[in-house]
Amino acid sequence: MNEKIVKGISKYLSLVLRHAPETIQLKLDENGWALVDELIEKLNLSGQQIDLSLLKYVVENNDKKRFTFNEDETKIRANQGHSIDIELALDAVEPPEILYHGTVAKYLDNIKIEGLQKMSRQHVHLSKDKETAIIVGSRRGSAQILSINATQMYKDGYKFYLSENKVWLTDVVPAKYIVF
Ligand code: HQG
Repeated sequence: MNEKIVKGISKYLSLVLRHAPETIQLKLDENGWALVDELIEKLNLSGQQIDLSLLKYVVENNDKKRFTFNEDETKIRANQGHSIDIELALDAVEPPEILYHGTVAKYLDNIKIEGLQKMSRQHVHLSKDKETAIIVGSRRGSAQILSINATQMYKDGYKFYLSENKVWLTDVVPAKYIVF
């Protein structure tokens, strides 16, 4: 399988399943699911060449397991990272004591005041290991790693969710829980 093609399809899937389904006139339900048959049909109409076996290959081999099929494989959705307003309907769970967030220096002054905000996405994204946070932060430059007192937040009533692909999600991280 040509990895460049697979990566290109994965990026396009992120676009239509997280941010802009209307690009290919795709409908997502309120939980972010698309019908697999409709997705394949509309991807092909938009000029992508993809069939069910290639879609399955992309989902299975995606480096971050960004997409999931439902049980009978008639539906597919992105596990996290949406900017469109969908409800992942995950159960709230107790987080590890410390979670990490990777960002860059130019955002720190703001984060010290406002805490971590969702910005254009549906949640603040956190990870249980520093390595992942370094990768996330490095997308924008030299990564700055913030440690989040997640247990304290949880005790104070903040909700945490763990996506299918093990990204920790929450609505906001007030600055007092962040170690800079
Ligand atoms: C920053 C990728 C100023 C925040 C990654 C980040 C992740 C603030 C940026 C996933 C702020 C938002 C999400 C505040 C937060 N003032 N800046 N108050 N609060 N920020 O992309 O966490 O490859 O929406 O630090 O790997 O970088 O797409 O969030 O720098 O898992 O699957 O505002 O996206 O995954 O950026 O990344 P993003 P993120 P995928």
